[in-house]
Order: sequence, then C-alpha cells, then structure tokens
Amino acid sequence: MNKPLTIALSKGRIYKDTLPLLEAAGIRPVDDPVTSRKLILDTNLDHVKVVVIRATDVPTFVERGVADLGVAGKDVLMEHGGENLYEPLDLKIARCRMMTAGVVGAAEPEGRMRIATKYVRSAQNYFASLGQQVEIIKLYGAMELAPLVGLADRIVDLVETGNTLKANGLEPLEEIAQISSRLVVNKASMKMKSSQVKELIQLLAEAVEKRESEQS
Ligand code: PRT
Ligand code: MG
Repeated sequence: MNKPLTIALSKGRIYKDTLPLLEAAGIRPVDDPVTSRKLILDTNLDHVKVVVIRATDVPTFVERGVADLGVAGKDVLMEHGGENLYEPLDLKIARCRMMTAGVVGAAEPEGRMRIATKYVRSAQNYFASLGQQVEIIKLYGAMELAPLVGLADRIVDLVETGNTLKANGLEPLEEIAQISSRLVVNKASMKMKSSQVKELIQLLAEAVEKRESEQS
C-alpha cells in the first residue's frame, strides 16, 4: 500500500527544472500551475500530490510535515536554517552564486560597511566569518538600487549571468556560496514513509546523474 506523499514546489525556475526530474521518477502533475491557478495539483499517481507555494515557504511546509518533500534553493535554506530538515540530494538545478557586489570601481568605504540584502542571515554569517563588522540593511527586492542611491555600500544578492548587476553599473566582488536547488525531506516522513521516500530519492538521484552526464 502506498502512503500519501505531498511534494512542495515553488513556481518559476524551480518548478520548470524539477518537472523533468519528477517525470523521470514516474511522477507527472496533471494540472499546470501557471494556467490552472490551483495550489494543490493532482498527479498521475493517486497517492502523490504537489503543492505550489512561494519559494521561501517551502522549508516551512516541509519542516512542519504538511509536505513530505520539497525543492528549495540553497539560498532559501541558508536563510531559513535547515536544522529541522533532511537535505539528501543536490538537484543541481536553478544554479547561481550568492555574491557581494558594489558600484563599478568604487573604493572600499571607511568605517563600517553598509550591506543591503534580503539574505540577512547569510550576509551576517559571511561577514562574521571574515571578522568584519558590517551594518545589514534588510530589503525585500531591487537590491541593486541600494548602492546607486547611497542607501548601502554593497549588496549581497544572487548572480547568474551578471546582466542585472551590469545593467545597473554594479560589479560582482566576492563569492559567498554556490547555489543550487536541494531536495528537502521532513524528518518524520523519512522514518514513517521510509521505503517510498528513499525510492523517490534514489530515482531523482539517478535522473540528476543522467542529466549531468548528458550535459557534459
Ligand atoms: O516567487 P518568489 O519571489 O517568492 O520567489 P523567488 O523569487 O525566490 O523565486 P524564483 O523562481 O525567482 O527563484 C527561486 C530560486 O531560484 C532562488 O531561491 C534561487 O535558489 C534560484 N535562482 C537561480 C535564482 C537565480 N538563479 C537568479 N538569477 N533566483 C533569483 N535570481 C535573480 C537574482 O536575485 C537577480 O535579481 O536574478 C537576478 C540576477 O540574474 P542575472 O542573470 O542577471 O545575474
Ligand atoms: Mg523572483
């Protein structure tokens, strides 16, 4: 007997890149979240559902067991604090880097640097690891604007192509972390639904391997 399994995904790039991996594991959502507006998607398997939520909410859903598994960016997990979750697999999708950036050619400011970011915890940990005292300014978006208007000296943000920074006269400086999306699993589900969860992890791991070997 198959126990019910709920998988938490966010819309956007994670959803798009996770679909082929789920497909390889034999799971296909019946509805498309972009067109259907449904938040709970049925799949080809009666016992498997997909919930579509905000990227930053995925760890909360999985930690609290309303989803058994989920896919979340390492950036989101670093901010959330992953202590109450298992993180058994790097799906190697939605890759980018978390970086500091500043105005092109700007000198390092004297005194305490002001850092604008939505990644408060990651930024704090990074500068603490350097023994550098900084002032963190929490923003919810458009971080690139902060150095341009004099709100901050530097930002901490995700960089993929670098085009967003460039378009705003900013340059990447230090790399804080390599980011990719991870499979996360609720701790109780790992025990209570062990064989199903482990089988799914195994199938996803094989799909990731296969895709990586085809790409290289
Ligand atoms: O929907 P909501 O806004 O709540 O969530 P979200 O914005 O986190 O979702 P989404 O789909 O935008 O991002 C989901 C995850 O994708 C993130 O948590 C990252 O792990 C991963 N990811 C990979 C990225 C990028 N690449 C990325 N480039 N997330 C965001 N960006 C943004 C970045 O913040 C910056 O604004 O793209 C811009 C930079 O891109 P380049 O190519 O110009 O350098
Ligand atoms: Mg977004």
